[in-house]
Amino acid sequence: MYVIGTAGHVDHGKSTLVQALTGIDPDRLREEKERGLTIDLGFAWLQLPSGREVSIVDVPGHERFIKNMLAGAGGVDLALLVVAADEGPMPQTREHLAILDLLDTKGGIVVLTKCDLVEDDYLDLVEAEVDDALAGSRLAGAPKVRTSATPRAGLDELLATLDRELEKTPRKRDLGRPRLPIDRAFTIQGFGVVVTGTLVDGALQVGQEVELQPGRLRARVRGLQRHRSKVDRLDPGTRAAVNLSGIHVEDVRRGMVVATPGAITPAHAVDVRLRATRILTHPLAHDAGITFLSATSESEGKLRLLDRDELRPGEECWAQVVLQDPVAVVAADHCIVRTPNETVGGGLIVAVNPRRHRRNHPATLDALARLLEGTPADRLIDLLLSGPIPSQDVPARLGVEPADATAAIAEASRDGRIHEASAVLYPTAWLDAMLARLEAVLSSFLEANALRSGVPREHVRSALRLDPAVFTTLVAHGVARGTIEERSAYLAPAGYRVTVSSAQQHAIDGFLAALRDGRFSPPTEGLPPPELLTYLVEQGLVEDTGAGVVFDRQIFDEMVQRVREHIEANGSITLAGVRDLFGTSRKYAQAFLERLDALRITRRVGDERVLR
Ligand SMILES: Nc1nc2c(ncn2[C@@H]2O[C@H](COP(=O)(O)OP(=O)(O)OP(=O)(O)O)[C@@H](O)[C@H]2O)c(=O)[nH]1
Ligand SMILES: [Mg+2]
Repeated sequence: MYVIGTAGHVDHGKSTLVQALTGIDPDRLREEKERGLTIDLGFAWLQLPSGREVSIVDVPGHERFIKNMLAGAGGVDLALLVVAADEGPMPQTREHLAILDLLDTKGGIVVLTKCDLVEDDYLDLVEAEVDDALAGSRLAGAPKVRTSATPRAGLDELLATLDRELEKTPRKRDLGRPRLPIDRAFTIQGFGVVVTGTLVDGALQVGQEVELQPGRLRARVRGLQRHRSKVDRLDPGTRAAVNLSGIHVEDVRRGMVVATPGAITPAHAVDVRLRATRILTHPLAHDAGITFLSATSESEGKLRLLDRDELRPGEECWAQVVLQDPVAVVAADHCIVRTPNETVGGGLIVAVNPRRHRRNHPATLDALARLLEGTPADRLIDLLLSGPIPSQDVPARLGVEPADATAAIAEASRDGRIHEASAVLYPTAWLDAMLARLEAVLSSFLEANALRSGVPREHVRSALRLDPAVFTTLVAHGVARGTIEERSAYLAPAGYRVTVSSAQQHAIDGFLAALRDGRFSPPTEGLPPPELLTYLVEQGLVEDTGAGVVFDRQIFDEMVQRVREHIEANGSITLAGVRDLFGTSRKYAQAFLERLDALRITRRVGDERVLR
């Protein structure tokens, strides 16, 4: 599906041409009909001779409504640059042409209208004038079709030319990230809120939850229409009307973007490869106040020129636009920069919400150049400089199709610069830096807790403030690097061993001997201090029931074995049964059995214990 847009000076016959081609009057406002002047965008559609269906966006030519023109020009694949034969190229012919260039509109056809008003040899002169205007623009060499709407002439040729040119137009990309920049929002009795716009970058489906940005409004897609017919799903590149539930029309305005929740972060600043128009009247100075427009959104802003003090007609530069109001744009979107009187330039957004850059700073300019010209793999590395991202976000973040994203990931993984785990991409340098911090957490914990042979994983994870999946990947990275070890629920520096003083060793030996002497009724007085006891547990020398009773490890294992055998032979065992089996007191039997329950060896059923 393609979107065709009109362009050209006021009164040159754009709307009349759309009506002649489609039978649909694109001027829908009463004021437009009364004044014979297009004020806001109009929409129509058409089936071409090839059977191809296309949407048409009709824009106003009047200088005063240039912002409405810009809102419509955003999603256009192919432009019909309309020039009235009796007037030839006029100021907005040139301004619209410059805009199409700045927006990188993929194709175009020059349509000479009102040819009925002039003689044929005059038409040749007009065409020569048009050629001059087109020189150096993307539309230079574009096909020209001579038409008139009244009487109808040249329209069939125009349709055939449209088919031919669309054949050459690149198909719409699908990044799996639908975006619908809203150009109109209204209510329909009985349906609620409807928004319209050109859907790009992904499909929309009825029932889907969406988010409107800026503003983070949640809504659900209640219905979809394409060219007035109901559909369940819309593919990118389509003019769409979306019926939304869960939202009030007064909260919705042109410039908001319908997207999947979380997909878009509104921009407060953008880095831009900015090109000045060739028809720019005054050079553009650093720090100039400007209006920034992209798709249907608009904000006032300040233009910081990063590599020069002023930008002259036709020049290109790096710039950072600091926006007054947030706009929902993403990298690789096009934008236009205006002053109150003219379209001064525009270009490609290369980064959204970047840092405030130093001016004339070579490293910054290099990084910006890589964003623009680097291979997808290079740009992926740059993207990952700020930390891990989910693999599935790569197509949208790089603005490339999923297959190209996969290739970029493979290329960057091959030389070890990135690392993919559980569908998340990690820059290896980031993992190494994080691993150094993890090692520091281990060292400081083990310094403060001299008898601990490791650090609880959870302690390390919360010290690093990492989410569990990232933490697991980091630990695996450290183990693979050979700098840390996993010891069940503990982490330790590789090869770490506790050092015990001779006095501590003496106390340990005495305590263990007393436990062995006490067998099934070990002493409960004079237990070692908690850190020493934890050490003995970690070393596997004792079993601490947690109820003030500590058993020697081997004795505890023997008791477990005998209880198992008893239950296997008799079906169950009671507290008294345990007491008698080991010739001990009720206190020990209870502490032991509760430990068995906690270890999930036994389970309590009434007064009996059975095996789990
Ligand atoms: N004779 C003649 N008149 C035409 C032709 N096409 C348009 N017109 C007339 O030119 C005038 C302007 O036409 P529109 O279609 O409104 O022009 P527009 O480019 O849409 O104007 P804006 O949207 O305001 O920029 C109208 O009075 C039309 O009837 C044509 O082929 N021949
Ligand atoms: Mg019009």
